[in-house]
Amino acid sequence: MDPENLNPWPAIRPSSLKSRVEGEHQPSMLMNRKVDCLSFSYKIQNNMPANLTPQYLEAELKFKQAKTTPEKIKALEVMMAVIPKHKGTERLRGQLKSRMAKLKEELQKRPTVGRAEQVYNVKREGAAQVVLLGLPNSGKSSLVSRIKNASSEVADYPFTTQRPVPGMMKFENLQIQLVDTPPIQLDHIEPGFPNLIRNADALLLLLDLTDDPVFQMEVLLEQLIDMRIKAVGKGPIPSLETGWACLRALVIGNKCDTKNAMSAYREVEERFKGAFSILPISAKEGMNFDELKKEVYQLLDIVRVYTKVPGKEPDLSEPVILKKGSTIGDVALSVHKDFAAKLRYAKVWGSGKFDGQMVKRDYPVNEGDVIELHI
Ligand SMILES: Nc1nc2c(ncn2[C@@H]2O[C@H](COP(=O)(O)OP(=O)(O)O)[C@@H](O)[C@H]2O)c(=O)[nH]1
Ligand SMILES: [Mg+2]
Repeated sequence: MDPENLNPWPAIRPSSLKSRVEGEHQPSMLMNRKVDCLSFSYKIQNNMPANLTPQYLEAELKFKQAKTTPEKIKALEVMMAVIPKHKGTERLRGQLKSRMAKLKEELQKRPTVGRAEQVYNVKREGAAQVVLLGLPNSGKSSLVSRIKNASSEVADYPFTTQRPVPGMMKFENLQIQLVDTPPIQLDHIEPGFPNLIRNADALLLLLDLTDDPVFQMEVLLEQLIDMRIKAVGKGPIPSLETGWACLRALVIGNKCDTKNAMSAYREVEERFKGAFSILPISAKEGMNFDELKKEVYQLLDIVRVYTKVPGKEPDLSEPVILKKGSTIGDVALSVHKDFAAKLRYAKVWGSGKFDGQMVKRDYPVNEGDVIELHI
């Protein structure tokens, strides 16, 4: 008999999959795992083509090889993130979900804080809140833990992140809050996740350069659209229909320390550089962190100005943070509302025609200006 006829899932072995799968794993391993894998039993039950992708099959293999519960969760997260979303996979997606629920139960009791949404409330701290988004294993937890403490080592094993975890990133005289998040999954959005994102000042879209980053980027954008969130890299923020949110986003290619990462990076650039700023980093090695911090700051569209009282030097360690385009009136308001009401004029050092220039309330301030308010 033709051995091909014995293949229970011909629909999921297109030539592109074949080359990828055979490049990275022994075909025999894949053959062996057909017997009891989720997708196979699913196919038998439904007889509908699932058209599972190479990414899915790889994750499934990892799932089957996983020994510990966190490893299993991690692999299952990837499966749930990349499983094609259509009628043919509906039941399988249900199975994955319930398996995930069981594993999470095993790992730890649900947090006692209350509803899932509450777990997703992250108290804002510092000059701005930036939320990190990525598929499982892109390196979100590694980046936050490494950047908040330059000397910390990144663990070689994956963390399973089940709720947002904030960490502070220092940039010059500012502290910016980075929020590590549970992975984005194609099939499931935790309640509270959309709000967490909407409330952020900007997003970092983290891609793993060792694993088809263009595909990951597509998944991220698609999931954001599902949450009615538009990520905007370059150019003006468009006005959107009600119910939609628009957020600045920077794309980061992580793991640039690995072999072939830069060619994957160039693919991302080719595809997305028109729309987004893109930056290669290594969370593990701490590579390009200075550049990353600068880019994050630029993404925030803010300016720092410093106030002083007449006859004294300004405190340059205490910036007043304002949206770009703010005026002297806004500076006064940030000090005190009475100040804003009573303001007569200000003196500006830095951006004016000459130091100590007298300006009115509607004068637009620039990055680094020193301002003396007069009431
Ligand atoms: N080579 C390399 N590995 C990394 C880097 N960042 C993270 N990893 C590894 O990738 C895996 C997943 O990292 P993790 O931070 O848990 O990803 P998360 O799921 O996005 O939070 C771990 O095994 C990390 O050690 C990096 O820059 N380079
Ligand atoms: Mg994590």
